Amino acid sequence: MVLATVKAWPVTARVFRLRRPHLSRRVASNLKVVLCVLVALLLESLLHVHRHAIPRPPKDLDAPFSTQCQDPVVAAAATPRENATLVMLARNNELQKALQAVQNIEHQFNQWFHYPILFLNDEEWDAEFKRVLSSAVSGEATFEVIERKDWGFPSWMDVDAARIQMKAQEAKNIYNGGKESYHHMCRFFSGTFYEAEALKKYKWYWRVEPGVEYTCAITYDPFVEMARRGKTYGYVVSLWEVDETVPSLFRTVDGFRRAKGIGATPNWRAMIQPSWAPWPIRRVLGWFGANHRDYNGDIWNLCHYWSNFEIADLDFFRSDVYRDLFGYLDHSGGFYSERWGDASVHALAVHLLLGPEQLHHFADIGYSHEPFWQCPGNAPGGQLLNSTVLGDASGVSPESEHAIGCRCRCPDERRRNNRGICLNTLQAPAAFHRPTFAQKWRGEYPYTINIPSPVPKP
Ligand SMILES: Nc1nc2c(ncn2[C@@H]2O[C@H](COP(=O)(O)OP(=O)(O)OP(=O)(O)O)[C@@H](O)[C@H]2O)c(=O)[nH]1
Ligand SMILES: [Mg+2]
Repeated sequence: MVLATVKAWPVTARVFRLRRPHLSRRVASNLKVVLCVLVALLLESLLHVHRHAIPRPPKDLDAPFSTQCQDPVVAAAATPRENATLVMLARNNELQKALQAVQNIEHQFNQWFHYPILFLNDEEWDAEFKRVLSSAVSGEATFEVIERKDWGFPSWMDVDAARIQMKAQEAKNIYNGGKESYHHMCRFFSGTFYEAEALKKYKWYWRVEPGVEYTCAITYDPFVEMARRGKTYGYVVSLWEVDETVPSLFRTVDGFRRAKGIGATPNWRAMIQPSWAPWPIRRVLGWFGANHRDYNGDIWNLCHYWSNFEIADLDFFRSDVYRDLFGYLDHSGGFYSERWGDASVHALAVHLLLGPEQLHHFADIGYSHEPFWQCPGNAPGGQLLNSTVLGDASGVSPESEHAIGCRCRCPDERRRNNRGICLNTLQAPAAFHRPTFAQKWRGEYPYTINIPSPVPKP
């Protein structure tokens, strides 16, 4: 036995001597290939992320329309009114909240500018609602009932299947997912509100919701400024969408973008969080339509504008391309199979179809819709304290550094009570001044791109 082992040993050694260098060369060359592939994938990922960088414009493309109080009577007399209206969708049982919002906007703005207000409802208006609200407005008040074709399921939809899908959303506790009327409302604001007969004669609209509050005086005409500065869409608050309400919305909008051959402009890219996943994984994620991913496998950052405040050019919504986009989204069924909100639809649409210079952040407007608010604080030396038009300034917030508001009553010294990440992300294509890495790290985001100084943390 021992002899056999001794005899066998030189043979094994020979085999080893022969095989080892051969094996390790193969492993080494395989390793090299793997390493090369990994480096190539890493470089591709880096390049991919780099391609999504948002170029810095040579100057800020958006600025507050006003940075202190103006005499609103002088401002109103300086220019004719735009062809514009305030619009409030409401239910009869929201009388008190509607009244509060209308009285508030009259007090802060419309008492000097007298824009009409159009009240929309999916049901007949109560006489009491009409009587009370008519007496609260300084412009013309119109009460309209939305046509059946503009409120409800699209004609081609399998309503029973849609109802089952909404029940499933309710079971998953998706916010308003089980509320049929809420789905109708989101579909209406996403795509059919501009079809309302009573809106057809207007170019501009300002959306007002029952229960909202304007916390500063607005002493100039925002419609006039929008028109004068070539703006199309104005907003105040920007934040993250509730992700389970919109799993396939981004992919569907991206599908439309591709079908129409619309490029990935900086404004569109501001919606995207580029994926670091290596190319093959990215492709798979894109092909199989993972939640919030586009066809490239990149992710929507879920940022959008809160559409309960909106001042916009209705011609944008009436354009062929927007109508096509809405039709495309509608036919995909997501207003019912998921709970797509009009805020996200509008935000994705304006970032897809408009340039950064056409969007406007109303940084000078104080606005509150529970639970979030924005308040610009009172501009130092800019409160027109002796103005008889603006009246007594007692009870307003103290003036503060870098503040740009007029006679604001802010809940505290902050400029907003939501994080500024989405605001800054979506503003990036228009922003020459941007937060530094250190500022972002500390959670400090400039309140408005045209006032680059740091502001208190939200
Ligand atoms: N006429 C009518 N108006 C509705 C209906 N559902 C919602 N609205 C209106 O649509 C707007 C948005 O509805 P809200 O319930 O405030 O929805 P939201 O702002 O997304 O959510 P909240 O955080 O609950 O305020 C408001 O102006 C409501 O009055 C409805 O079934 N009929
Ligand atoms: Mg609301």
